[in-house]
Amino acid sequence: MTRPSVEAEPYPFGFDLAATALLIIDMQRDFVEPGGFGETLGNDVGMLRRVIPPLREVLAAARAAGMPVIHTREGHLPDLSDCPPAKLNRGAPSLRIGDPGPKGRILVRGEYGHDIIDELRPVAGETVIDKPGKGSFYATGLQELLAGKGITSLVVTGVTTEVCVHTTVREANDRGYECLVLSDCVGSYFEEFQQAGLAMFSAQGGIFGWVASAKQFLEALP
Ligand code: TIU
Repeated sequence: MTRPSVEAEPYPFGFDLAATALLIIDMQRDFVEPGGFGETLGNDVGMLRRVIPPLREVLAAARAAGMPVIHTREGHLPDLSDCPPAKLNRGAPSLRIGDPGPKGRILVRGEYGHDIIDELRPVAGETVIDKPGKGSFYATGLQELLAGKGITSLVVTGVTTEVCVHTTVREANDRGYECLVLSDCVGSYFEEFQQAGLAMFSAQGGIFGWVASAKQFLEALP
């Protein structure tokens, strides 16, 4: 059994390589590229694009190490039957979920903007989980998939730190998974949320898990 240890906050993160998956949350054009849903919410997508280079390195290393890779996408069925009215009607964006946008219908499965950016495109054998909510476990088969693969630890990356990443890590904790969040591979549209969101994971002795940089994780891989 290969058991690497990553220098992390609040203390080193040891993990069984055969029981650990890389989770890449919602690196979709709608969130990360100009003209997508994230930008219509008034956000600067440049804040999220910073994660692409380190995340590409981590993805390449995980593939080389034989780690399972799981990508998620937030989005809805074309008839929006899986989108609660509370989500559909929330806020005052210039475009709403399901509306036609520059990259296809906003956050609708099968549309160009809903898909994962080219830089992090899944390859054959990797899992893509479509999720209707912020958390990766809600209304998806993720827990069963992880159980089937014997996965007990997750290396968590993607966007946005305080929204889908936090919700997923909290869901994972309550289900007994150990989570290492890579600080420069998760991104927020808001610098203060990025800093606070990262601090919240590892506070109180690792209340939700561990935090390390991509470099610290890469250095630990065999
Ligand atoms: N993936 C994810 O975080 N979905 C969001 O809507 N995030 C925002 O920060 N808006």
